[in-house]
Amino acid sequence: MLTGEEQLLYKMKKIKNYINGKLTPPYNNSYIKNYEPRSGKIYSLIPDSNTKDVNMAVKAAKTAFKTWSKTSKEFRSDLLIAIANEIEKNKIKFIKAESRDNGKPEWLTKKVDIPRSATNLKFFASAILHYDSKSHEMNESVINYTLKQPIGVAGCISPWNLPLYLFTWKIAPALAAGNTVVAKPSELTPMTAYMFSKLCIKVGLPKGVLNIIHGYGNIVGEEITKHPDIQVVSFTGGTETGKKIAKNTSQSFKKTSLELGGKNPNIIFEDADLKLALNYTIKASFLNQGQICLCGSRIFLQQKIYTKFKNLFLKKTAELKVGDPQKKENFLGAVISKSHMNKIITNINTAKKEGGKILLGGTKKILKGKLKEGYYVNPTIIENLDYNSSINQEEIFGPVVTLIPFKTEKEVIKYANSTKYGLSASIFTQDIDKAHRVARNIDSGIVWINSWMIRDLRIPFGGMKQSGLGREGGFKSLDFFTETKNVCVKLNERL
Ligand code: TXE
Repeated sequence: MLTGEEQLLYKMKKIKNYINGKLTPPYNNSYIKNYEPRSGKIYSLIPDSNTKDVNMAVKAAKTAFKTWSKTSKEFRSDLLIAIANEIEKNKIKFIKAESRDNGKPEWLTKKVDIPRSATNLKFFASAILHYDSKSHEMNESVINYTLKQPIGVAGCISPWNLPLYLFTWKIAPALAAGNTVVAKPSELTPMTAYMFSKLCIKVGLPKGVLNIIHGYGNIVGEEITKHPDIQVVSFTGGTETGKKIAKNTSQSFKKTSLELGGKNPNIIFEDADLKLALNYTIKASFLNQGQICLCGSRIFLQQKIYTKFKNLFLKKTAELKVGDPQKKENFLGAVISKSHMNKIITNINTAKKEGGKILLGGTKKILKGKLKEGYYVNPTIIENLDYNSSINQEEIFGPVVTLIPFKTEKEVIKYANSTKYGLSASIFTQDIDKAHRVARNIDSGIVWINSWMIRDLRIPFGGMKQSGLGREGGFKSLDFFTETKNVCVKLNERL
């Protein structure tokens, strides 16, 4: 006899893997429960795939590589554009699905996640057509030229905070460059990648070119990073997971790109345009429930404007609504999972123990009715913590920011650089010399002056220190997903 819950699960929508061009149930027929963060209820089932599924996917990708790597750039480009067009045609379904799976507001998936996913595909479909290589002439009789060749089977592992956005950010350059792919979306947000696999079938992507395996990171993810027939791995996720991946991929010297966590400084000088700084700071602190690796979670305020900015920031944050992601008026929806919500609250409690003063928020938000089990956290502002307290050193990845006063430029650079991370930074000042000076001295891969998260897809993207390894974006992504080969030609000098 099946229990009530088992019967319910039996009837539930089952997501499938995408292997060798077909939607395929997991080999062992085992599934993971997929929770809807908005309500805390299970709403679908995810394949709990294992080594056998990964092996089948890699085998298909290896076979497909033989022909896909020989196709013309134009052919690959056209297919990526065809998939992007299908996303756009089905955008309403994708917008709703991404919000439901992740808990983020629908207005955000409409504005950012889904349009960017289509843009990623179009961008790399175009980039590959413009990708060139150099030649080096030594003298009249010797010339070197560089080939940029596809590598083989690429492993692409993406996280849950920007699910389809980061999934496409990896697979698009990998495929455009002529590799085949075994991809693993996060087990917390599998839905839009599953929908994506259906679009690939619809547009006629040749079988085996892209394979999507759903399941746990420590099973499917590990297998991808260890598999002898996967030559290149691109990963975005937490720094601790990144360490494990680097260890695995180093065993067979797989080319590896890691985009990891951040604890980014948001520096506001006394001469800043405070209105502008305030608007960006609200977004940098709380957009996507603070679950973006680029969020500015440490807000450094120059002493003279500390109280003024604090009051403006508190007032504006208090006006932000937290609630049902399907309702337009809510700036914040649900965080990704119950355990992540509890982790955020534990961090806030640690902040209190360390002497932090909670100026706003600091608690879960319990909604009424059907959403009462959802994972909601109130935007939280904390002050009175030293720059090197654990809360100011570790990534929280939630709607939690700290305010830290500083006196001088030198002092704030020291504070900003004090963490093990180095992903991004924002600087607000109207003094152009100071802005450039500070930008040069901050240890981070990306610096925004008087702004936050303006993204040009051509720029190098990635972090210093423990925020990552390598850079992706534009031609850098194509460089990563290709092998560079130099061919040296000695010409016969006789006329
Ligand atoms: O991410 P994981 P988690 C940070 C954030 C968060 C913390 C942990 O601070 O609180 O990481 O989040 C797969 N081998 N970021 O645990 O585990 C996993 O299945 C191979 C920052 O949810 O890094 C998923 O597909 N793969 C961040 C992907 O890795 C493994 C985004 C990311 O999950 C694996 C997300 C393994 N051993 C979290 N273990 C950013 N930089 O944007 C897990 N995975």
